[in-house]
Amino acid sequence: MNTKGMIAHEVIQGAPRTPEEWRVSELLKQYGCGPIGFVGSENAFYERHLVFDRIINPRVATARERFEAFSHSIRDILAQRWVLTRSTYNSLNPKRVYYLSMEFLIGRSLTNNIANLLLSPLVQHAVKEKGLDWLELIEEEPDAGLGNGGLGRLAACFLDSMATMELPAVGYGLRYEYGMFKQSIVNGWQKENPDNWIRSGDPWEVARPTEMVEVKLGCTFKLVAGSFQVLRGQPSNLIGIPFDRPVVGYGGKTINTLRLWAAAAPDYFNFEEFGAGGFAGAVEETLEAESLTRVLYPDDSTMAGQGLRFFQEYFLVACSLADIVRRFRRFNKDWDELPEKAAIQLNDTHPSLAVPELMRILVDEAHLGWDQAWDLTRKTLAYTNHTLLPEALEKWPVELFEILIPRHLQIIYEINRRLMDEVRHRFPGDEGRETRVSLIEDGSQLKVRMAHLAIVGSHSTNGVAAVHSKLLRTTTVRDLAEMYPRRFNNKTNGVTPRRWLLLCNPELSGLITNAIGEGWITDLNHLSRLKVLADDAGFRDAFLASKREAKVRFTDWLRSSSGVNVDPDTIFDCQIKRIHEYKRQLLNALRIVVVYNRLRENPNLATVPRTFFFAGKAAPAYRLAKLIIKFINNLAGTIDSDPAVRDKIKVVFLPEYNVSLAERLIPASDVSNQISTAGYEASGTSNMKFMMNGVLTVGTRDGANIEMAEEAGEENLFMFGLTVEQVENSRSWYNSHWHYDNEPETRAALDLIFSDYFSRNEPGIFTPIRDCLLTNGDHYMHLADLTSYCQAQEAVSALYATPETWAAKAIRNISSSGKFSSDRTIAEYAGEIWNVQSCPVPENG
Ligand code: 26Q
Repeated sequence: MNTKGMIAHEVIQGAPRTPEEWRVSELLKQYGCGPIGFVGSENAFYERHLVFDRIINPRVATARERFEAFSHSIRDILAQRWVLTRSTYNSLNPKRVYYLSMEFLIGRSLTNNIANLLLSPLVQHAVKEKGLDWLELIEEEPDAGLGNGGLGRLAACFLDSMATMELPAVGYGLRYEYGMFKQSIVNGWQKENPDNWIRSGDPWEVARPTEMVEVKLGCTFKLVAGSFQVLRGQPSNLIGIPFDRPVVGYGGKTINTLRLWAAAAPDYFNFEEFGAGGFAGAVEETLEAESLTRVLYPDDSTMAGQGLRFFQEYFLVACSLADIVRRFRRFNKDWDELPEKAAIQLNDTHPSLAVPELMRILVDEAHLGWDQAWDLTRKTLAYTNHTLLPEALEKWPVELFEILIPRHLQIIYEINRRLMDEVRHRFPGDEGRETRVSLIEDGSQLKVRMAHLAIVGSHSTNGVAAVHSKLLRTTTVRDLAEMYPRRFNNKTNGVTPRRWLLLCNPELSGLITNAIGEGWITDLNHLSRLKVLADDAGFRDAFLASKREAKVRFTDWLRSSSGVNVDPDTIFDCQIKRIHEYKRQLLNALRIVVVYNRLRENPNLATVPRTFFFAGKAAPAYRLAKLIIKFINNLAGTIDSDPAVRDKIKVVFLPEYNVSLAERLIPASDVSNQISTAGYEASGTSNMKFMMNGVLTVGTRDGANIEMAEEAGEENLFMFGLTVEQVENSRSWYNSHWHYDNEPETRAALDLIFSDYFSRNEPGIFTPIRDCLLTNGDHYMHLADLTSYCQAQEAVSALYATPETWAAKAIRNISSSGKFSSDRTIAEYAGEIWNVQSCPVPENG
């Protein structure tokens, strides 16, 4: 039976009258929707959700109600394609990709879904017809901040690419009620506020209680005075309830699913206790269970050694694998087919308990022998590493395993016993190697090395940029790479050009489409056709005009939303990312102090005016990162109140960095700062977003910057600073004091800071910065790179003075950014790791 269009025909009435309405209704037919209610009928698209779902008069609906109703009407349009995608996969039974991630930083969905469904003409029409305030409406959608930063946003870009490329994929994550905290700035300091993003409900999610799964634990959790207590040796059960979100591929043909798990008590109510009059007790148990997936850990750089995080990781793995295995069993008989039907990608080690969990299922539940189970497990799983920082590598105490998942610990010990046998066999007499390779770290406390577990228990380990993959192999896990060299590979990150160019930068994307057509949207290599236009004066001027428009749009938004005034005719110089010592926001701040000193000394110095934007969150427990925020804000305040310089330089710290802020700021930027100490930033992804938006990079030879320079040619970027090799080779003798003693500008900048010039009313607060840079050896080598950084930035100013040459470089960057589409990255994962093919959903189901 053809059910397409049925629902739409029932609820959407009114015939199109104008040619514009006809165009829109033709478009809707592609989604199986009948003619839309163009007349102001209460049954029409959008209004019906206000009247029938919310029982309110459309004329008095609040902005939030209008946002919800509009989102529901977009959901109506995609609903049947979503159903059809699922049923197509079920009937064709292709190999599926399962992307397991503790984070999906998806941001807003409404505008993204409209764009990917090609519904912009419909929406423009409806907005006009109904007299809606569109900007106000879309502002009502909270950012789904279910991630810390790069790793979570990468997962979201990958979902977009997989759906666009018609790959049968499911994302699995957790439905945190509180995502990344909201950041406000009080007296220059970061303040964290909880972000209960889901409180008013979310129009995109669909609860699927019938597909819940059971998770067995070796202990019981109790909430006592707001914190968790564990009752050891008392096994308990929990329920995972899936909440599905649509992932719309560009063109709307494939609608994949992001499935997020919420924890609940086994029976929604404990009826026994309820019957005995213990209402409070019955509800309490539910509350305890739900608390387990309540909050995202806001730390991306150190192992927050919290038991609850360990539990969350197990909960994600247990729910997702139960779901994957259930689906596999529904459509397949033979366990040996598992690797032909499922590719499970582990986004960092966070879901690496999948190794013992899959072994447990295959051995204990499917009753396979160890060797067969091990073979299937390794062939099914693959692991992506995102960091080389030793303090960020996950290691969990053996004791936590004993308490929560004792069976998994037995399995890990058995994997390790066999691994140690293999080491002894292949490297006889090399005892040091055994200790280095072991899954168990022996110290004051026994710990499981999660990266080793993931590498040993999977068939692929990849880094996220060429230099990172190489360092991973040759330093971080060298011994394992020597044992299993063929498992190691590189998959350079990418970002989705739909959100990060088409949607966020209408000025530039319109210009590009005019010049080379729409093909770039799904094949970013088309951008190379712009290369010749770098030499076309007309195109250069059009580029500069589009940049200026984007800057004005940002400036207007900033003024109206926060009262901050910035001048669009200054260089917009940005560093937006998590605050971390290795990312070196401090290096950026130091060069601003150098520039400030120059201007103080020579008020008539010819300078190109600049606005320095910073944005980013510090982990709540990371004291130095929070002090760096305070320093940037004090620097901003001092400059603002200094009449000698304030027309030439301005520092702005934008609070609450999130996906939506990045979407506003990146198109408006001129300069992108990617200045990590070489060897520390695995890849970076905002560097790529800036590049495709015609922003020039000032960067170190680190992460994906290296590949960006390869693509565009070094002469089109501003590369500076020590290389990975130089950082490594100078570690033993590096002395930051040398720079203080021998470089007058470095010394003057530091002296100014430590004289409390920027902290007159708070003397001494920046002492930890002095300790970091001078007393404690400047681990991230800020002072080593300061001079060459300043020189690179001087070259930027010189270039900006000749807009034509600037524009030519920017256009060459855009035209060379094709490699950094996540479509390319996903094509590589699909071909080289997953061995999956696309599974197109038929036009007429
Ligand atoms: C681990 C244990 C306990 C609590 C938290 C964590 C945790 C959470 C998040 C550890 C790390 C993260 C996030 C890491 C991250 O975002 N890494 C970035 O990944 C990007 C995508 O590959 C890269 O581009 C960046 O270079 C990398 O820093």
